[in-house]
Amino acid sequence: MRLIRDYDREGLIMTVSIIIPHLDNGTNYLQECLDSLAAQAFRDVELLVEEDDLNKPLGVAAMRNRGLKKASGDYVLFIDSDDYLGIESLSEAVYTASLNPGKIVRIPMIRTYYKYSTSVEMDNFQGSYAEKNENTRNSINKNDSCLGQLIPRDLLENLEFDEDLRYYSDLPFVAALYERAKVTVSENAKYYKRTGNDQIGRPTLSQEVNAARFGEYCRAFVMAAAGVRDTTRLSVLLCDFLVSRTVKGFNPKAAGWSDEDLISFGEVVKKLCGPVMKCYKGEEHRVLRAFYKGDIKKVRTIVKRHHRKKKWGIFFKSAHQRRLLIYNKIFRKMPVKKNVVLFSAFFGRSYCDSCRALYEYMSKHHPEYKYVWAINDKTLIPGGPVRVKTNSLRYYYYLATAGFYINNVRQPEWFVKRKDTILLETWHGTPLKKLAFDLEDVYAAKPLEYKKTFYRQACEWNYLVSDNAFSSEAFSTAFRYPKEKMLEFGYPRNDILYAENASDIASELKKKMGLPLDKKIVLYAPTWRDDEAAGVGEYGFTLKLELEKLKALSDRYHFILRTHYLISDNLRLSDMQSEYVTDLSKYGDISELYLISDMLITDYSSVFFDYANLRRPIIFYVYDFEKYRDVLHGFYFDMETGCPGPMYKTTDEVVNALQNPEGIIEEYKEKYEEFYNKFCYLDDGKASERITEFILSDKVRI
Ligand code: C2G
Repeated sequence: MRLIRDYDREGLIMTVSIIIPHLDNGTNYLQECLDSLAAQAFRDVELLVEEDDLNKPLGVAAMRNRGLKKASGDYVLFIDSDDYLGIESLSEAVYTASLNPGKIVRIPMIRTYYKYSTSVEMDNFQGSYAEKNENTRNSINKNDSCLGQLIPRDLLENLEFDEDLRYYSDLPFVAALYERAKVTVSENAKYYKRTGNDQIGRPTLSQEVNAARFGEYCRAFVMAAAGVRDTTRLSVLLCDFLVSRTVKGFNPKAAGWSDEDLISFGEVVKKLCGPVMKCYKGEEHRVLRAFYKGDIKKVRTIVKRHHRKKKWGIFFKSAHQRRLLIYNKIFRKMPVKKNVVLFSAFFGRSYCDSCRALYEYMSKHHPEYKYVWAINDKTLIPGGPVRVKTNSLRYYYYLATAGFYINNVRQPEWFVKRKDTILLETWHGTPLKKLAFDLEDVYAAKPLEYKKTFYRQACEWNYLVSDNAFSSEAFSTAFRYPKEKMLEFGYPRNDILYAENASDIASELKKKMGLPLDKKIVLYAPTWRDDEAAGVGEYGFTLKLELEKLKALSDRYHFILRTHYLISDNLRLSDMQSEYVTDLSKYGDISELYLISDMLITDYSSVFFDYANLRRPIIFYVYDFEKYRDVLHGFYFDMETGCPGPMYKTTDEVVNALQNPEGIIEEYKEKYEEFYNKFCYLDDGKASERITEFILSDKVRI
């Protein structure tokens, strides 16, 4: 990309007033926006951050008007405080402006879910999506937005935002503006428009739920139309909007459109859209015609028919939809069976974790209950519970009718908890990495829906298990979950680590797994990486620990490789490596691997909180520490000062440390003790008992 310093600065003598309306919502967004501006080489800028009153906000239109009154630059640029500019985008836009005097210069808009450093440094990061077509058209862009346009200030004379419009004040403003000059595009510049990922805690203006907004949209259109000579572009914009909100995927019923809203839209369509409606065909045309005629009943009938057709289309295409229909229409209407306990761990992947520990205690001490396991593999489960696969109709049946549902991850999105079902969420680890609502950036497949869905699901949990006070604190903000409903009783999955016959169990397991009995076992259990997605809910894993270097230690150690359950990659070990490394990634319960190992190597995985119960050495192999902490996740505690073992970035350092494990023990004695007291103090081998007796007691059903 060309930089401003490469241009002839003589040709660029101009100043830009940047207007940023801001309402402090406790985020760091404004700072990021300013950081992006501070990084621009172009400096002839007048910065106007207009702070709205938190207690009595006047709105974005008023703040922009306030900025406009003060602006003295040759050009005006509106940026929202949660957005930012790409590297050298201002220089680029200014350069384009210098070549096109008198024109408005549009900076192409990239939609992003991510913060400045992520979007800009990891250019084209998945999830940032350019507004296709809209950037190059000399028309009101898709958002009808004033953002990211370098506007010659003299074009703005006698033009201001209507402060009575809360959501759509841009529309009449931009329509009138485009009457005054042509638009050109600065191809190399980038305006990053952030899509908020927290519709529950911090909805953006466009995510705010307000029944009045549709009426306002209509009003804004009428106002916009009054200010232009040719209304064609506005008409197309409105028709596109209505089509997309009725017969293109979106269900207006779900959005709560009232008859009054539909009538208002009808009136605007009649006023503006007659000539452009012929460009729409089939169902799209029919629905627009119904609007035009003010036949609201017909609009609703077309939409209903459309969505019914779509639903049946899906129904015939997908077995899940067929099961779902039976789940909703039949199973959920059957009585809840209070003596049935359904277990599921890691989406039915294996028989493990706290669900396993709870099941083993419960089935032994409460044989009067009927036990069901949702499990997809063939692991033998003691006690012979009913087994169901997660893609079977029986799974849907038990989810709808079990009196207790015990799960260690989020329940399926389509699951609807019934009043008489007790849903016990055990979760799966003391959190080091930030979770859910505490995540600034969300890398899930659906970042827009992630927090909203998470919140709905967490609201369904009757109880949430927590291993320590530290976890409870984190869960209360991460899941927006009340501490009163947490069972801060320790982790059932760690009971086995305190078993009286733990060393016998370990020897038995080692023999069963064919591991050498004369060597120390080192478990390498890293977590997954958000930026190595391999499909929905699946991740790849690049093994950075250089196995061949571990060979030097093979007369003393045998290594177990254990990747996270979300990793779908099968790591291939060479014949030579297999002599000193065993891949147990598909082994059921990691707690048993803790038990048989003498030392742990991990990174940011919660495994070290559990492993510390054993008081055995832990090494942290954190080759991507800064990226993981600062870009991908963020942590709840400071690893650099709080870890109970050394942190290394190279295999050589790991190998070196393994040569002298006693040194690690000695060096980290105090830190380990501190760590143990903070995170492991509740684990004593009896968590399953405490939780079971609580859950099965009468008080949970009051
Ligand atoms: N796990 C495993 N093997 C690994 C890593 C993890 O079996 N190599 C299991 C452990 O039981 C661990 C759990 O999966 O405690 C969660 O794994 P994390 O690596 O901590 O990552 P994540 O699934 O993102 O969960 O509060 C905890 C967080 O939710 C983290």
